[in-house]
Amino acid sequence: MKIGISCHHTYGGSGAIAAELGMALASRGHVVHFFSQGAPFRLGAFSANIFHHEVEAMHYPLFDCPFHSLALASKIAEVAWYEKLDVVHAHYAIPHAMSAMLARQMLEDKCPERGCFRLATTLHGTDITVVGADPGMADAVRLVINRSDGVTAVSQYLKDETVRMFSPRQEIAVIPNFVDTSRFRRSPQPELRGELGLGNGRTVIHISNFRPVKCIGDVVRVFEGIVRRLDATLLFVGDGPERSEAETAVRRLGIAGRVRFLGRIDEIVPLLSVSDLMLMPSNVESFGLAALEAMACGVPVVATDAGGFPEFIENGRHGFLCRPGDVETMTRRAVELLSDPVRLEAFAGASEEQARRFETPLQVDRYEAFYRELLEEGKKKRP
Ligand code: GMT
Repeated sequence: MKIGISCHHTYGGSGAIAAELGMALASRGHVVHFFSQGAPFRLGAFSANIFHHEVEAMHYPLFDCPFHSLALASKIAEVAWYEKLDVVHAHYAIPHAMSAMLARQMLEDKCPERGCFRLATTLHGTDITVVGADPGMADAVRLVINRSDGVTAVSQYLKDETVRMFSPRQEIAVIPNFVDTSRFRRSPQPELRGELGLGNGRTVIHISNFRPVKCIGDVVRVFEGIVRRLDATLLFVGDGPERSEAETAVRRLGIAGRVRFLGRIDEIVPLLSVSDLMLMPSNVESFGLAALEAMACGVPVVATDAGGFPEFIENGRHGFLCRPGDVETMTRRAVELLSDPVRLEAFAGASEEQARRFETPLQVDRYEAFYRELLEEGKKKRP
C-alpha cells in the first residue's frame, strides 16, 4: 500500500506512535509518506520506503499568522495526486484530519473520476478531551470524525469519551499504543549512573511534554516525600510550559540537588535503564505511552486511575494507580515499593511481561487490516 501519515513532529506520544507505525509499515514493504512541519522526532536516519514532506505555510504580509492547516492540506493533495496514495492516516483530529479531509475535497474537485485516498483518523487524547471540549472547536472535531472513512482511538477510555461527547455516526475501533520491545528493553550502561551523579540511591523518572495535564507539580511533591524518606534522584525528561515552575519549586523545597532536568532527549532507553520507578500523576491521559515504554524497560509506574492507565497498568502488579491529585497515597506507594527490593524486582518483571502484550507487530497487524477494510469499502462505493 501507499500510505500517507500526517502527524505532529514534536516531542509527544502521538508523534512517537505515528513515526513507529510508519517505520513498521515501511519494514513490511509499504511505502510511507510523512507530512509534518519538521521531521518526526522518532524517525531517525534515512530508511528505504519512507519519505518525509515538510509542510511550510506561506508567509504573506496580509496573513496575520501563517495558515499551517491549509499548507498541510495542499501538501497532502499534491503528494497524494502524484504518488497515488491509497490511504492517508491522520494522527490527531485537528488539524491533521481536517487538513486531510480538505485535501480529499481538493482532489475530488480536480478530477472526480480518478478516485481518491481513503482517510483514516486516529484520535490520541487531547484532540478530544481538550480541543474537542472547547465549544469553539467541538463542531469541527465532530465533522472530521464523521467524515473520516475510518476512526480509531488509542484506548477504550478515549473511545467512550468520544462517543459521550460527540455521539458520532462513525464506528470507532480501539487500537492501543504499542512498544517495540526489541529496542525498549533494559540495557544498562554502567557509566551513565556516574555521569548523572546517581550514587547508590534509587532513581525515579518522569517523561513528558510538561503540559498542565501532566501535573508536574504533583511529580515534585511526590518526589519530595520520597527523598525525605530514602536516598533518591529524580530525572525529569522533556520540556514544556510547566518546566520553569517545576524548577522554581524544587529550589524552594531545597531538593534541587536531587533533581536533574535533562530537557528533551530522544534516546530514552538508557535513562529508563537506570531508573527504578516512573511517576505519571496526570489528571487525564488517554493512554500514556511513556508509561508503557518504561514498563518495557522494567520500570514500574505510579500513575493515576484516570483515563487509559488502568487498561495496561494493573494496580499492585505493574505499579500503583491512585486518584488524581492524591499526592499522599502516591508518595506512600512509591516509598513502599522503592524500599522493598524483592517486590520492586517482581513488579519490574511483571511490567516487562505486560509490555510484551502491547508489542508493535500485534498492533501494526491491526492497523494494516484496518486500512485494507477501508480500501475494500472504498472499492464497493465506486460507481
Ligand atoms: O493529546 C495530547 O496531549 C498529545 C499526545 C501527544 O502527542 O503526546 O498525547 C496523547 O497521545 C499519546 C499517544 O497516543 C497518548 O499515549 C497520550 O496519553 C495522550 N495524551 C493525553 O491524553 C494527555
